[in-house]
Amino acid sequence: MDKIKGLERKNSELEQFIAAMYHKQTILDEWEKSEQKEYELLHEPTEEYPLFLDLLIEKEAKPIKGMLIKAVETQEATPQREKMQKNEQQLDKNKILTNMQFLSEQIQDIKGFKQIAANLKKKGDSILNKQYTICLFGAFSAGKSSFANALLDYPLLPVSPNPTTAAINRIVPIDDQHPHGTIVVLWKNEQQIWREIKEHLQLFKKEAANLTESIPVIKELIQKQTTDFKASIRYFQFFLQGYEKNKELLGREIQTDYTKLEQYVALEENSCLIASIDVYFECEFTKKGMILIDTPGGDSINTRHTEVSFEYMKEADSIVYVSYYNHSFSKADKSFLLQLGRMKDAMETDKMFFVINAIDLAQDEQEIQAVANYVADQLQEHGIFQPRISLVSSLYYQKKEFSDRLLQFKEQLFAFIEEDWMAMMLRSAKTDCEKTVELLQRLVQSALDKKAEKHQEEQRLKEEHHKIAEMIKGFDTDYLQQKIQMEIEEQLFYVKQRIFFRFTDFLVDAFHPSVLKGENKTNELQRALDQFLRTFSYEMEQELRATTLRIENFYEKKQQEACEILLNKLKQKNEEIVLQFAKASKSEENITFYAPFREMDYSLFKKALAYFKNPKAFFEKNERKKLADEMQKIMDEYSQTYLKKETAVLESVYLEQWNKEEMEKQKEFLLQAADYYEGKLALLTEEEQVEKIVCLLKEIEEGKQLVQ
Ligand SMILES: Nc1nc2c(ncn2[C@@H]2O[C@H](COP(=O)(O)OP(=O)(O)OP(=O)(O)O)[C@@H](O)[C@H]2O)c(=O)[nH]1
Ligand SMILES: [Mg+2]
Repeated sequence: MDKIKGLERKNSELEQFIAAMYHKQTILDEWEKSEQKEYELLHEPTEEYPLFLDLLIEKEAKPIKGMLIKAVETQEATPQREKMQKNEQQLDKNKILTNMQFLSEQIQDIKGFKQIAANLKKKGDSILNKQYTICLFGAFSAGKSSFANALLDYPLLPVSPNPTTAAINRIVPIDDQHPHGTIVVLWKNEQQIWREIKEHLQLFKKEAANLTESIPVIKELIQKQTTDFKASIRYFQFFLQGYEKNKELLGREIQTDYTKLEQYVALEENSCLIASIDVYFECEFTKKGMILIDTPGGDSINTRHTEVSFEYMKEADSIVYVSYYNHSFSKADKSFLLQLGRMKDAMETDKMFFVINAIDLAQDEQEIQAVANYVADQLQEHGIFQPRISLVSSLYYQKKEFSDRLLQFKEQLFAFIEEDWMAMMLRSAKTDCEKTVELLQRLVQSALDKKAEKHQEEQRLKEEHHKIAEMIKGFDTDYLQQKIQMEIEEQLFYVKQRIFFRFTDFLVDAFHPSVLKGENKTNELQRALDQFLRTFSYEMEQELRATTLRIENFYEKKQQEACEILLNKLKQKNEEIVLQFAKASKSEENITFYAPFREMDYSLFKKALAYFKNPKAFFEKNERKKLADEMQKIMDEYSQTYLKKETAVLESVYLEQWNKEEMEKQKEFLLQAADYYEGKLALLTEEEQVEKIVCLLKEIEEGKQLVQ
């Protein structure tokens, strides 16, 4: 009898506690409105909350009151508002992470919470270990490496008036295996080098079966001393010098120290064979978990290079575009901006920063402003509105007149990275914690409610679990897949539209009076046609790359939609159920594009090229227009076929990924549902489960107090 009485008392205590928990939030809000009201509420219980207050005064009032006083103090202390906000955020981060860790550790042993605990832990870890990437882009010799050195406040990267950086340099935070000053050099493998060589050879209309067989072809080209494609000849010369010397190292990773950095970065016979260099360097940047990436100057010949740049543009948390004061917005700059403009809408945030470097070359402040306005206009023309533009001198950044500008840039960048990204992640982490606590509260409440009809409830839960599992298994997403398919088709249709919209520009640039002089008709026409086909291929590839970003976004949205539809369906069966899904894992492989137009057969253009008889008739008598019309017909047909093939490739990639993720998600959801019902049943049958949760809920309150 005593035991039963004891249990009943315990039960009634638990019920009171739960009721109190429910009302606490309302009271918290009330308290925040006025300290006076808080005082009254605590000392003169109103009719509205008698039970709550009794209980609260006994057990809860102290910690909550303490918490509220703290909150009020923080709100009132306004004088150094900005500084405070930053500190608050820091505090918030620690608080949220501690809460998250506490919660995930506590619930992992509670039946039904295994998956949720794992998710919380994963999210917490990703916030804690987040590394931000800041990627520097810019034309050759714009001063990217100099700017990186200025940011690091240390002359780490080699700098020179000649093209210098040939590999990607990443300045990364140190770790256990890599103390300060370590560098890790990743050499390109034979296949990567062969791909590059092949592209350069193509410019000279040369072919070879493989890398070894290309060497005599290259030697012959160098000997010919042709004046065409000087950059490629230079590349070949360095390749020959470096290849023999470094053959053994290709495809490997070597570790050394940063005093050797120059010989890998700036010595072109080495650097042309190196894919990337990681420099482990402890400084203000890396201590904040930031990775600074210095890229080689723009180069549109090398497909691999444009692909790598695209991946960095896409993935970096922030992109800094450096242009040189004296020639801001050269052709290379414009090509980058064009690609950026294509990607802009599909990027989640405006993560671009523009830097005009070498303002020490300006005559006066007025001139600096004129350049800044010019750059802003150029950006606007490419669809980039309200850009963040900084004017700096990387060479003289320590001088008084320039040091503030660099500081301002740094502050702006840090604020963007730390506040925007972190704030978003913290908000989402906080919501996850709150939802988990809510679920714990609801579970306890419903367990107490249903205690009387325990057996029926057990049966009902088992049946409901079965139905929910069937719903998850039977969930059909065919129509969403069809939508993705349609989106891919539509996007690739637009690619063609956009390319052909600029068709005349490509043609006019290539079939230009400076090329077609009428001195050697066949040669000149061939050069013009080559140039046209190269541009056409390159622009098509760039368009397609940008398009994958749009398709990826669409895909993500549909994934989200699929989850929401399923969850809503399940909610019709059970309001309470919460299934979490991690963001879809990205497919491992990057989709690559290689447009085949560079290799089109010349005989196809015989009729078109025949319109060129002499420069006068061609440029003055509208014969160029006839050539253009004829070329357009051919290119239209070939583009159609090429894009059809690419559409099929993209469809198969994305649909395959969809199916894979569908299966993973289904498995995950079934596990979570099983977990949930196991927990629900345990709450019915195992008294200590209820107690465990109630204790935890109390501790959470106290935990909050501790963290505050
Ligand atoms: N006057 C002046 N010259 C600068 C400034 N920044 C860089 N330079 C010079 O510009 C040249 C190129 O600088 P780098 O930093 O090597 O340029 P980069 O963009 O890294 O070049 P690549 O790696 O070859 O693409 C060097 O001779 C620098 O000394 C600057 O702020 N003022
Ligand atoms: Mg450089």
